[in-house]
Amino acid sequence: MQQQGTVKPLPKYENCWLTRTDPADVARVESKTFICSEHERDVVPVARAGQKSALGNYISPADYDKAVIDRFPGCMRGRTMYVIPFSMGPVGSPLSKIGVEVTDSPYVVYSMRVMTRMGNKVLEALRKDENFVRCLHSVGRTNNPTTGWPCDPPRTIILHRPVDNEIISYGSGYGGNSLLGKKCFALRLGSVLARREGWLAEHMLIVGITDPKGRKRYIAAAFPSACGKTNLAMMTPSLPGYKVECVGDDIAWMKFDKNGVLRAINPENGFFGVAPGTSESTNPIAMASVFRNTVFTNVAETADGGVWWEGMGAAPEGIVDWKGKPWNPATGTPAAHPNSRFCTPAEQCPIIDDQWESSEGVPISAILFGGRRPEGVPLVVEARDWQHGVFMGATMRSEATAAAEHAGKVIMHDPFAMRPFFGYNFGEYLRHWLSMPQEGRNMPKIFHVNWFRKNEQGKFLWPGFGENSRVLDWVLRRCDEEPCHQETPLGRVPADGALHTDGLGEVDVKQLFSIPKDFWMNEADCIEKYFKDEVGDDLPNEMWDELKKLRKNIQQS
Ligand code: OXD
Ligand code: MN
Repeated sequence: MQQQGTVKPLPKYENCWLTRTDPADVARVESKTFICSEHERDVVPVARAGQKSALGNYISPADYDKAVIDRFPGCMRGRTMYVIPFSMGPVGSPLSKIGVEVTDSPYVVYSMRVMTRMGNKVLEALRKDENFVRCLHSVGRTNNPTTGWPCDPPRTIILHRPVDNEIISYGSGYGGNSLLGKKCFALRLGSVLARREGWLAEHMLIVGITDPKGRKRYIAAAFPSACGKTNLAMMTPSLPGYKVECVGDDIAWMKFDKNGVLRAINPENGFFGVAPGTSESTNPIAMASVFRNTVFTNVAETADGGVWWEGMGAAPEGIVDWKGKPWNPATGTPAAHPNSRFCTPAEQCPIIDDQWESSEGVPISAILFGGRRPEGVPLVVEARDWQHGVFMGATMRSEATAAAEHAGKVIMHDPFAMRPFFGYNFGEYLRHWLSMPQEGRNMPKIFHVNWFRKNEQGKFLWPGFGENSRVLDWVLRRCDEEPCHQETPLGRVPADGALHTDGLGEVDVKQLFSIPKDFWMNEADCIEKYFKDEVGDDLPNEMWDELKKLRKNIQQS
């Protein structure tokens, strides 16, 4: 790769490398990502039949075959083809699954080696279980051999055919478009497999939290891309006596065991984290993890052979930007691409949990949903019951991020943080979640959190990061059924004085938990419109019931 110009060494660190992609290949391409099935309704809710849906792009079997035939013959000519047997999850765990990715990108091979378990061990496991997900990837026939980053952006396409356990990706070499174990397998196909087999494949981090009494619990949390999942997964708690350990920062596969306990594994083997915003103050643990054995992509380079990105701290002189040009801060353009990444082995994380590779998975006590909501949404709300929690997941919204191709700071619906990752009809997905409570099962409590509320001056009301341990403390006390809550129209929030705020300094708790009536009437209208426009008759009635309850509660408040 070095000889081909794809990577260059970063001599400041131990075995670290820098890659610059083609500037047209920098993020997931949701508009070019499709799911194929016999019937459109398998993929897209009925309200969107024949139209573009925000909840999944459908492609017919004929168009799928045509897309492949139009692109693949001869597309790898002149390059080396690699075959990657890989396992999502610890090799041999009953919760793990195997895939084989064929690719013509050595960058993909390297990254898959970090992000998955790969190689002979997996081939051995495959001998015992012939089921595997077939993944085909090519960077495409490139007309631009001068860059070290071949790709074919105008013809990029990411295809999934769940009935055949098949993923085919053409034209992009970056991130979720090409490391097919991650979003394509672990989430899109994973969600289909999970529904078929009765488990959950979710866009969630997993953390272990030990409280001052020495009791350890695990929490899974779904936030949209670039909303701080990696920061929460590696949090340094500010509350004395608490310890946080990381199991995973992006994806959770969860299944109830025979004792009715929800068990989760992180199917990944590394962190493909967003670099900008990561610093000694926001995520010291990530900073302690990433400067060894890491490939950085699209970050800026420093004169002494190191890396820099926005939010890391003061910019040294002589920075070269992510496009390889000397950076002039006066121009206002970022030095690192907003979706620039580090790709680092998980085992390097100093707080990796000792159970992170446990084959039965870790027991989950609570599930958090959240997003970036600058207005109106309280710091934390506990769902009244599982169905209400499913409604919280279904109605999640968040400011758009740089992880995909959206522009601007619009508030987007992102149910379960899965909007770009559903492998099947969202209405059916909700039914699957609603079917989880069963005799003998110990249901985790569900919460909605929002670290991102701002005051009228545009300043964050909550300091976030390590201080989020105060919210986790309340969550765990609620898991113990401690009566430290009060009812509100939205669900349960901490009783007055129950959230530990001592030592926090000036924080306007009243405003953090306020529930503005006009805002919430409008929110209910937005949810109704979203449900009607995007889901229609496929929406389970339980969700309409919850919306009715929300409206009534707000009206009466
Ligand atoms: C990711 C994403 O890369 O969610 O994790 O986009
Ligand atoms: Mn993600």
